[in-house]
Amino acid sequence: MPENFRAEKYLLITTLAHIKTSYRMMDMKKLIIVLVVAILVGFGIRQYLNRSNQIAVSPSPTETPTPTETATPSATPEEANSIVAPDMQKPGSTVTVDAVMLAKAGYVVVTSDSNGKPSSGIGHSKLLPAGMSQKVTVTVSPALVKNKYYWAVLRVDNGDSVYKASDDLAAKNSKGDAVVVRFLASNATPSPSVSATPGASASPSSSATVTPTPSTATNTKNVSIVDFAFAPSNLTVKKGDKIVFTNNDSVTHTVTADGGAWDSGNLANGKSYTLDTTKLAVGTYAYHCTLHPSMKGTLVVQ
Ligand SMILES: [Cu+2]
Repeated sequence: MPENFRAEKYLLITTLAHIKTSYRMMDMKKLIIVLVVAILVGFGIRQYLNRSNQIAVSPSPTETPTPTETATPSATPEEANSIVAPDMQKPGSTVTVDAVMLAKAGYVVVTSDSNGKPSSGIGHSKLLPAGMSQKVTVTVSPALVKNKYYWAVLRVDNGDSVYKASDDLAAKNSKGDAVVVRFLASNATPSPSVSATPGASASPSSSATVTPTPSTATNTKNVSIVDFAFAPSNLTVKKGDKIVFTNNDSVTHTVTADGGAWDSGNLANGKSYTLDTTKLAVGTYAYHCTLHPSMKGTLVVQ
């Protein structure tokens, strides 16, 4: 009986000691976990703050940065990665990107749009050298469909000079975001072009060379109403320019100045409203759709 008791006592003591050490180990583990979580949360907040200034685009899963990449402050000239595409491109099988700046050789990839984010690729440029490239063309298949949104995305060549989506990952800017730009396929005239006949909207000649307009000339600009939005939603024109708003949505919209400077009235699908800025004072005009108050735009008359 006493021997039994002694054995039990011994067992109890060793068990307690064991619990104590394992408790300490648990403590260490907990501490490490808490530290890791704290670092991750801190990093997440920083990323979020950085991102909120940018287009809200989360990089696709293949582009998830590894911790080592993100930990090192960007010593590489990632700032050099940038892309400029016009707001609008004509429907068809060619996309022209105005300018591309690359830190390393890479590609412009055009993708379709899925819920406001880049989706599957439909074409890519030839290999572009590091540095600036202008008027980069991308042949796409299937062709751009009118009034649909698309994305131009920068990707970096992995060294084999052959484009492959799985190898050539997204180029990042200095904030670690994928370098992307969204555009609309539209027959509307892109801003830097000339339209001599006011009111005419359909198929302007698609010559690559655009004759510069004398600053005194009267231009016609086009705004497409599509997907419950004005495209472009921000437009700057010269006083005297005409703006043709065309409703490409199936539902009725209006184009109404917040301050009452103009009101298109109801525009059914396919209907246009021409605003002559001759009658407007120079300034900034906010406008909206009276039927859908979340649809907003800004017009600057200079
Ligand atoms: Cu509306």
